[in-house]
Order: sequence, then C-alpha cells, then structure tokens
Amino acid sequence: MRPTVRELGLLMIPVLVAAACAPTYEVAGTTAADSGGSHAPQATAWDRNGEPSDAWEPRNARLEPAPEGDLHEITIRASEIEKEVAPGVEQTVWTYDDLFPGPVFRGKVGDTFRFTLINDGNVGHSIDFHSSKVAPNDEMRTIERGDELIYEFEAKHAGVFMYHCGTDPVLQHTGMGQHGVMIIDPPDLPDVDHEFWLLQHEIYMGSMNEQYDKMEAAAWDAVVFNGYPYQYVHAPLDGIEPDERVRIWLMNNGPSEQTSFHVIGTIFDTVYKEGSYRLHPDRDGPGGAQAIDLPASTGGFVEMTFDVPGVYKFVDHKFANLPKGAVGLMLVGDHDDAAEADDDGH
Ligand SMILES: [Cu+2]
Repeated sequence: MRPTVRELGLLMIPVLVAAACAPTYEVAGTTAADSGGSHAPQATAWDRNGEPSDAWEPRNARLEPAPEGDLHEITIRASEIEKEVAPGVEQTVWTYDDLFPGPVFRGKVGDTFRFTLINDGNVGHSIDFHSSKVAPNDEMRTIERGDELIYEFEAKHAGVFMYHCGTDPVLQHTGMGQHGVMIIDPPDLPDVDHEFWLLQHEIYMGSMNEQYDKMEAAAWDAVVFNGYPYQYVHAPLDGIEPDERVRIWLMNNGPSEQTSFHVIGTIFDTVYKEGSYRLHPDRDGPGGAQAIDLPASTGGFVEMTFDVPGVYKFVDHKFANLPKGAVGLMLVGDHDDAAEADDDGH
C-alpha cells in the first residue's frame, strides 16, 4: 500500500509547498481578460492541495540496473487509455504500455535493442528513439491499429535519451503522453548508493481538443515528475541516509517547457549532461553546481550527498512551475526533527 503524506506525518509539507506558491491557481496569460478577449485556452482547475484517489499508485522512481546481456528484445504497445493525471482529473491519454509516461529502458554502449511496436490504439502511432541512428521514414513510420513494426538499433552513444511518438501532429502525440526515457550508461559509470529517474514533462488537461489547443499555446496545466503533480510529495523518495551518494537521472521531455532542476539543501558535485561530464569531482572539485538546466528533449544526471538528516525538496527552479506540480521530497535519515523545523517555517 502506498504511504500517504498523512501516514508519514508530513501533512504540513504539501501545505507548505502550497503556501510557498500563489494562493489561487491559474495559468497566467490564458484567460480571456489577459489575452484581450481572444479564445485563448482556459486552465483546468485541478486541486493542488487535493489527494490522489485511492486507486492511484505512485510511479516507482528507483532506477534498476541495466538488464544482463547485450541484446534487448522488447515488445512495446501504443495505447489510448483513461487515466487520473491530477487529483480529481481523469482524461484520455495516449501511452506506451498503458504507462504515463512510458516505460524506462536502460542498457550500455554496444547493446542492441530490438523493439516490436504494436499499435493497440484507434489512430496511427509510431516511435522515435533519440538513442538510435536509423532511417526516420522506415523505423519511425506510422502504423495503424493492429499493425506492428520492428525497430532495431545498436546503442552507439551514452546518455539519457527521450523517445516519443513521432506521428503528425507530433506535439499532440507527445503532449498526450506518448514519451519516455532510455538510459545508455556511460562506460565505467561508478556504483552509487541510490539511483532515481525523474522525467519532467507537462500535462495538458481537458478533452483531446482542449489539450491540443493548450499545447499549441504552450499553456500547460501542470509540470510534473514522472506523470503526476506533486507525485513525490504524496509518496516521497525515501531510504536515503546522510553521506550516501545519490544519483538522479533527469530527462526533460517537455514537449515545450524547459527546466532548471535544483535540490534544496544540497549541492551537486557531479553533473553529466547530453553525453559528457560538465562537473566531475576528480577534475573539478571543489566546484559545485546548484542546478542543471535542461531545455526540451535533453537529459543528464546529477550526484549529491546530504550532510544531515532532513526533508529535502527537489524542484524546477523556474518557480512559476511550483504551483503547477514540479516539486517532490526526499527523506534523509531520521528526519522527524527536520520536519518539525520545517513546520515552524523552515
Ligand atoms: Cu502516437
């Protein structure tokens, strides 16, 4: 059973998160008044202080090691489902394997991935792995309901890569949820105590037409990690002790927003972005990074330790996205005292 914020004794945390944000929720610039009376998309009023439904389950953000072997044969199914995307909001989303966002894939340089894509949806779908070098008109072609294709490639480059449906309009297929992350480990990647994956993306709410209107206007209703606003406030990342090394793999799948990922209360000593180390303790120490910036469709990882027990927030430091859901929590060590301190206003 998933832990609730209440069970963890952290009832004040979402309240504090909310208190730090604007008291009323509205996507700026999308009201008729703001846009001079035009038919600009309206924000969906979801309750950011609301609880997920009883049926909701948090997405596991712990990252598993790459599977053994150098050939990965995987079947992936394009699908169209109804899903809870925020407290009180259920809507049609387009997915892979019924996951929003899609499954995480991991391998190493030199591995071969042989995907069989099957379309279970009602409209044409496709898949585009940014980790591959293939003919777009072949492997990335759109297939209709009931059809399938083989998409095979050798992973030649290390990094954190987006995949998404490339069927026209690509903004709609990606924006409705057909996207995910593939991690190709850099050679000699050191072991760490904890690995997590966080995929930042937008959610556009409403009917399919309303969602698409908002995508074109870049008027997202939510900015989230791994599919749900405040997901890891409701179900914090835990099991971390002080001085343990934590690696967070980050991908920004947009489709349109950027991010500046920051963890409040610590400093990154390692930053890997788009195929290379931007900061490495052996080479650059004692240099530190406060954030990693990721425009749409870029990825990397950051590493950090925590000096003392506490409740640590991770955020998109573009603060306009805090009231839209881009906040999570990591619980480090015996954190009760820290939580009480937070209760008093940090
Ligand atoms: Cu699609």
